[in-house]
Amino acid sequence: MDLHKEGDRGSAKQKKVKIVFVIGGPGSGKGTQCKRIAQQFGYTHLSVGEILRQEISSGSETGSMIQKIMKEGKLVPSDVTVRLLQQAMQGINSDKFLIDGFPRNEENVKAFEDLTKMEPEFVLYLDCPQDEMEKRLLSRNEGREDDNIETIRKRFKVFMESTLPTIEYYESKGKIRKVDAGKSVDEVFESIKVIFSQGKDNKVPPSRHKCKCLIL
Ligand code: UP5
Ligand code: MG
Repeated sequence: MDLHKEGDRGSAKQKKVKIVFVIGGPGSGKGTQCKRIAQQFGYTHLSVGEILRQEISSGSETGSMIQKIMKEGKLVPSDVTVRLLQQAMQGINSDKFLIDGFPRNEENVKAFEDLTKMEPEFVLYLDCPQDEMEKRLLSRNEGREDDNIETIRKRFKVFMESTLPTIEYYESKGKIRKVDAGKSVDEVFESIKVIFSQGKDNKVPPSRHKCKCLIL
């Protein structure tokens, strides 16, 4: 799959590559729900946060730049994020991508559209109260460097200031599918299932209910 060619607009349709973005505040349950969606509806799950953390683990110079930004709860420059995301997508032969935690701001949207010439089919928005997200992150205990109260509050601020306008942008294009993510994992997934069951080519026969998650 070449997501880079000039004059390739519309290639998503020709090649039938479908993209769904999943956005929501820190701790809203993006990763948790994406795993389930990938399994049930046959999507390839790519977490952009995980892709960035893998770059940190690689020990590259870009990785150390990303690490500093993440520690501050800020956003990595779009050219870096979109390049890494595009590389990850190009390395996988899939026609359905679930992109978790992206885009975060309008610059991300533009960079993605400019580079890949693709647009999402729709954007799943996990809407969760901040106190609930804070509680979840503080009890996650996975050793993430940004899961301390100081960085968590900065991440919330960035979400409000940068990501909410992106949600409004997609809302204006009729692409937002919002669910109440403050409920239990099962209840949230029930609402999500309704959304993903609406597109007829989202339904996969039981034999194909195999998780294609790259990032777990
Ligand atoms: N949990 C989940 N659902 C629950 C439920 N319904 N009820 C009770 N508990 C629930 O869930 C968080 C915790 O809550 C888990 O313990 C889970 O069991 C529980 P999770 O599914 O992990 O939530 P998620 O929304 O994925 O939270 P995450 O912390 O991953 O979200 P962030 O958006 O903060 O993190 P991400 O990894 O996407 O990004 C990290 C950083 O990378 C950003 O801050 C930024 O610096 C950088 N970044 C960019 O710069 N650009 C990008 O495009 C992407 C990331
Ligand atoms: Mg996550």
